[in-house]
Amino acid sequence: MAGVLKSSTGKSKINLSNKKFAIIVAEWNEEITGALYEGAFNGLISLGVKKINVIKKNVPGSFELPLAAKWMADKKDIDAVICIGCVIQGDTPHFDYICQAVAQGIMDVNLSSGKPVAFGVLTVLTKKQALERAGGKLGNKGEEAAVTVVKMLEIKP
Ligand code: RBF
Repeated sequence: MAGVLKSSTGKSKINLSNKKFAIIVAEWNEEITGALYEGAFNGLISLGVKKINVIKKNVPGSFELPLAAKWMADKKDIDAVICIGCVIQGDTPHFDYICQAVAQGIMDVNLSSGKPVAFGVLTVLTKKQALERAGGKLGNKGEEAAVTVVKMLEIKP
């Protein structure tokens, strides 16, 4: 797992048992996003988050992630949001528009909500590259997104 986040016990430095998380999962390329979701969910649990405190919401595609992230971040009881998606380059410029919009949209929700919103979105040229990052030889970027939001909660004033 990336990031030097865990204490020696393997749990977070803060008490996560009362923290609530939303994981938003895009249905496009669902073989990949399903694996990223598993990584994110299991990552949160291994850090000390309670299963009952993790909400999952599906959206059609990655383009829909920022709005759903805003809806979740606007909820008082949600502490952090993880966005999961996979955009694979096709034959048209759609890839660039979607990636740009999603990255900017998720950043906007971070800043407007003041809550951590992770960019767990693969932007890859091939399905092979996606598989390598969704539990393959390059790890699981969903799990890294879980580590990221917890790390941000740890430093939140
Ligand atoms: N959504 C993804 O999450 N990953 C993709 O690779 C992806 N490719 C798309 C390619 C085209 C040509 C179009 C029209 C949409 C694609 N979408 C993809 C869906 C997009 O995120 C969104 O759901 C739709 O554009 C509807 O707003």
